Amino acid sequence: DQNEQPYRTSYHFQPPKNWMNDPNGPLVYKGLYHLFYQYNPKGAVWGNIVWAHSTSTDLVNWTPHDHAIYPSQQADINGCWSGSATILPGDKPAMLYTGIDPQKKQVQNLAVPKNLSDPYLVEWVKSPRNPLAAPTTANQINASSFRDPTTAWLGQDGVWRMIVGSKRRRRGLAVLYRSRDFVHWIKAQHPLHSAPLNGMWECPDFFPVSTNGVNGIDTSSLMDSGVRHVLKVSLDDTRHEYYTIGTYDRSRDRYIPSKGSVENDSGLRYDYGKFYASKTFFDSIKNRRILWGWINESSSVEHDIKKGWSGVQAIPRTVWLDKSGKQLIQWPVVELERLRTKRVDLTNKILRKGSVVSISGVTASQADVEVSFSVWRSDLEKAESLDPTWTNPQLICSQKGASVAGQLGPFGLKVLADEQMKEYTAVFFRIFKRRGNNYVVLMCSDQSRSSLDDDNDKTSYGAFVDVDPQHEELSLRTLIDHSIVESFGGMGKSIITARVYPTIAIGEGAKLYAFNYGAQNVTIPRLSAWSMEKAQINQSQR
Ligand code: DQQ
Repeated sequence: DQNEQPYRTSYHFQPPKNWMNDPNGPLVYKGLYHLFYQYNPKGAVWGNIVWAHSTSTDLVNWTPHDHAIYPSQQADINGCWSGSATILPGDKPAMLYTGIDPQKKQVQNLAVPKNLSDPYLVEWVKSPRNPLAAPTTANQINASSFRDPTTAWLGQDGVWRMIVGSKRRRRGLAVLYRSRDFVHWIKAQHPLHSAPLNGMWECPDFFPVSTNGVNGIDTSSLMDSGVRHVLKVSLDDTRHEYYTIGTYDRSRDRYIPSKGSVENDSGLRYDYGKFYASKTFFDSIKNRRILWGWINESSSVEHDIKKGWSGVQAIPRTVWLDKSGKQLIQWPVVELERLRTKRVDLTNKILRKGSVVSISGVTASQADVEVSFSVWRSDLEKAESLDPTWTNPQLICSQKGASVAGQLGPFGLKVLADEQMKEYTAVFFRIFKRRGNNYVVLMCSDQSRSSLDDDNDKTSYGAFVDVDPQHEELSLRTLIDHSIVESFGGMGKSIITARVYPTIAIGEGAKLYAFNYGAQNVTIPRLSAWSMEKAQINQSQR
């Protein structure tokens, strides 16, 4: 129970015990959502990897099923690693995944449901032709860097395409394969895309987004106007993900990122905290694209073994292209709001300089908080100027943590805080001035005081948020779930997810506050906080 296991989550996806990493093959079939994931049936550390499986009618409550894909063939005898679902014509799901063969080579395999009349898709059969793609001396593929096939997409020519993550020396590669029958796959001469100095591209994801509105687009859509493409890669070297927005040149089968769009430190991330090996799928029921991502622990391996589990999934997020066309927007799936119960509100509250305001009446260790802040126009000019060499938001946040007073900010929330403020996680904004009448908004998640236990990684995270404080409010939505603080700034423009392990700010001991350590007052036009109900997640024991 929660007393013995204070860090188990109440509405973020977890198995009952053991190790979990990447989300695999998410899909919707006959009205049911499916999530598969990398899982170690034998312990709380990575190893013995199989695909565990759960289904849901609402993306919030989940029913566990037997393992869907596990070592059973030469082509995957040493592990069933990450992969993706494709819905073939006639509503037939197919799974492409990486297997580890007897020589420990990474190869690509196919599995399909045994019984399409079972909406739970509990049994999967593997192609007798596996592996369908393998490293050879002829194709010059690196046998230990060849994994994580994407959802395939169909061209006008009736040919399927998929990409597999790889590298050649230090160059990250999205190796392109083509097939007419989904079984015989042929490597294309050129990768779909590649980039220097990236190292291995894990878990690539390639999908179209609409240039007008929030609706998702099927990966195989042939629409070319009103569409941009997104390529996301997970960099094994830094454990960060980057995405670019660009154009898919169908005639050459090449992806061209828009100018200035890069897969490195100055690139765009889905999440500026902990979030990795993510994957989207097109939800044909609600016409939206949904993103899943893995959040690993910030505690030691010994700690994971002791508590008997490791890893959670982030709340599934709807993703779409921002009106600017320059970045994606992400927002927790609307179904999550059904867990909201007791609510407290503030309206037009002045948050005085130097103040901390308690927000009581909700279960602060299991909550959903939406708040907006606005600053007076006349105060904006008092903003500190941003040194042009300060380009790394995470570095600014680690140097200017929540306790460092400023002009405009820090203001925001202290969550998972105890009454004496011995422990808290601070999620906040600072506004800086740039040349001209230009302002920069920084969002931070400061974990440095999150736990009295020093045996955890308490690194702070930061992101710039593309909002203009002259004309817009600064909004923040934070999902608090015992050891998770998942924060959405600027209505989903910049997201930071953190793992924290408070020792006294747990259960009833956890409180919620708004604070302002800037030298100017700010206004909270609106704040709503909800206690969250516990979701039914994988509760029936196997
Ligand atoms: N996890 C899987 C790999 C993938 C990595 C193995 C990313 O397929 O590259 O568990 O976290």
